[in-house]
Amino acid sequence: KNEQQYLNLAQKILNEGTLKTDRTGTGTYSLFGSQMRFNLQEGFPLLTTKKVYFGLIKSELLWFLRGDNNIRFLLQHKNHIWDEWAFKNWVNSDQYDGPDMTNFSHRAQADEQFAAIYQQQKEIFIDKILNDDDFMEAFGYIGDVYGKLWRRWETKSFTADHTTIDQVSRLIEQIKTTPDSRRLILTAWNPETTPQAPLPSCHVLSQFYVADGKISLQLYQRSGDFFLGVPFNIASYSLLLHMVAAQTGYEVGDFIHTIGDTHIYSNHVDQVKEQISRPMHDLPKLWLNPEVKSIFDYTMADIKVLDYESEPGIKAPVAV
Ligand code: DHF
Ligand code: TMP
Repeated sequence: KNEQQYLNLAQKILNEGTLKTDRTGTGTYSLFGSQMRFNLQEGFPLLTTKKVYFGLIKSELLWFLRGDNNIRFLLQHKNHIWDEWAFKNWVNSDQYDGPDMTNFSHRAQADEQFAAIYQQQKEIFIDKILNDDDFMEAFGYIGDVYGKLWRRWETKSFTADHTTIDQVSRLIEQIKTTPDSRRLILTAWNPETTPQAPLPSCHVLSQFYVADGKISLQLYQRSGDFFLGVPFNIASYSLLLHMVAAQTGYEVGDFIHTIGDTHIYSNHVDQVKEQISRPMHDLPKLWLNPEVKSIFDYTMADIKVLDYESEPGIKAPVAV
């Protein structure tokens, strides 16, 4: 079963991972270089050993495909998975004059009183991003990552006219005209600008491959939070592959997930052990509205998982 690979790799990280300090100060068990292969003909790999919120995955992918890198669209879809990184921009700026938010994530986990103050500031922030255009322009962006680089890569160093490159349109065109190409690449790492983003892209490079009437996708992810981020990433790129397949006339093949620093945060170990001990259910199916004629025209209602049965969700704090 496809999901077994995720559970096996989780166990392997716990058994063999090196205890390593990390940027967030949390500590991780980490392995370097891992791979999972999901045959999408066997079902859609939305994990069933914990509930994974597919609505959040859909709205995030639609956001990338819009070429959007401002969290307002996510907030309009009640998606809060990027809040902390935009919030960090604001509280570190000289325009912020609220209570001290230094090290807000660790402090909110350790101190209930501070957690309430933090929650309040975050609500103020979210409200302003949604309703104040100037504020949204100043603090809603998460930098040169994903959507921006996929659709609007700026060639500013080399041309005076600020030409942008739409990698996704080019990719679809290339798959249609030269499916045997070995250059079907989508990159989300611009060495000029990406390192300055509040969170430099984790999924760095995607390559598509067509053979035997099927299209496959391999993702290179430089860093994978195995409990929180990776289940989202598996479903998100599998969904992208389904969309590309539908728009180019191929069947879906494999999603191959290659991860560099593959880690379990030290405060997720109990949750991972709990998840590994649970039974798997059959994987759900993915439905895409066949009437949609462009990869850019999908809406939330055009994408559904059918027959998703899972064990309950498991909560864990995200390392900021
Ligand atoms: N930082 C870290 N340390 N790990 C991440 O996985 C991560 N992912 C980011 C941004 N920064 C990150 C973007 N993706 C969640 C899932 C994906 C994601 C960010 C957060 C998450 O917290 N998922 C919860 C539910 C969240 C909710 O309901 O709002 C989960 O239980 O899956
Ligand atoms: P880093 O930039 O120091 O690698 O921290 C990024 C953390 O976020 C790391 O734990 C990996 C995790 N992450 C994912 O696993 N998937 C994602 O899609 C994103 C955005 C982050």
